[in-house]
Amino acid sequence: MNIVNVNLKVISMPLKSPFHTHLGTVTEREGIIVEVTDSNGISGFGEGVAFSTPWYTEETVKTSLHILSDILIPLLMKTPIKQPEDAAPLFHSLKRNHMAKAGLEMALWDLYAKRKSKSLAAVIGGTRGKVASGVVVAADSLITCLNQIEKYIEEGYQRYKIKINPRQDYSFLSEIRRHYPELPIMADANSSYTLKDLDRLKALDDFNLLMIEQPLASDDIIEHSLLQKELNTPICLDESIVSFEDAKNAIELGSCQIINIKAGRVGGLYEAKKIHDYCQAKGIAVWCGGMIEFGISRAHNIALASLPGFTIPGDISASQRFWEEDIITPEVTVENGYVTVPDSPGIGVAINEKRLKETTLIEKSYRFLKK
Ligand code: OSB
Ligand code: MG
Repeated sequence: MNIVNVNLKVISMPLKSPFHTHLGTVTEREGIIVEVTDSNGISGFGEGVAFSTPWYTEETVKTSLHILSDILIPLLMKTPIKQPEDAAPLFHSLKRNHMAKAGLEMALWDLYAKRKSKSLAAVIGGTRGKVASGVVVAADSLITCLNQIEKYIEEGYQRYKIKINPRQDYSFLSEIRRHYPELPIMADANSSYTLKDLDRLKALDDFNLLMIEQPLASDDIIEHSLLQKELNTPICLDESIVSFEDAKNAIELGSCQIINIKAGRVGGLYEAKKIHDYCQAKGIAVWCGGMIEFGISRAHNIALASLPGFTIPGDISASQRFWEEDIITPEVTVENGYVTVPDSPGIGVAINEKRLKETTLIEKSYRFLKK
């Protein structure tokens, strides 16, 4: 792929409003922007989506920066690759650190698509011109939750994901249902329950939820299979699925009926597509999860969600959902409940250089020596 340079930028941006889960609150989002440049001066972009602390997965911005700088970029320098499909097997020789791997791998996909003058969606096999847009409501009080839902309904979202936990579930959801009996809602528990809460979880069948996401432990597959037998509401797995093998096992065991695919969580687009293809063959519905990400990762998600198996609206919200000003132009917008899949080369958006510059904290460049 004739790579001559990799540039990393650690950026930081405040969220428009705090993002609450039972695991903690995010008010400021750090991320890593990965830019891979070839000998023709074409640049591909990816985003490392680890958080500042390991609340969602074990990775952090600092561990990602270390893995990228000291391990993955040197490996890529030593082992020239022909196409982005070669990156995943190369990185597979090193354990985990999926978000660091994905940040670099996805930049390679964008670069490859740009070199071919094709959209990233077309390169990975996307078939949709627009993707259905859903939004997350992560509020710590009922009133904020209801206000946010009202605002997002005006913006036209097709699916509403409500963060729940044992202290904010039955009465919370019943109030939402009282106001919005027909709204397409789902709940995301982020592992806040155990099998001891079986009765609490069964009670949620009352609310006609599209699904309940990750009710039990983040590393569990077995107990979710027991739980799914007891619930009418479909279980969707998020944290538990960090690889193709996890997806296979979960489907085999009946641990879920739906999978939330996040390229960052599974190590990149190659693995994400592999999970998608398998789920499609097995009749398991998938949707694209979000990571409170900036525009580059958002644009990658849009390409991923254009694959035919993404039949449920994902966490594909507008740039304005989280940010006053995003780092891409044009920003991601939602029209009549859909986001348009760009048909221009690569991820199909340009960098908002001014915004990127004013949010950059650290910058590092790695020049590849000619062999
Ligand atoms: O559990 O799906 C999750 C955000 C950050 C980390 C984990 C999760 C989330 C979300 C979606 O719920 C946020 C989004 O729309 O970006
Ligand atoms: Mg989730």
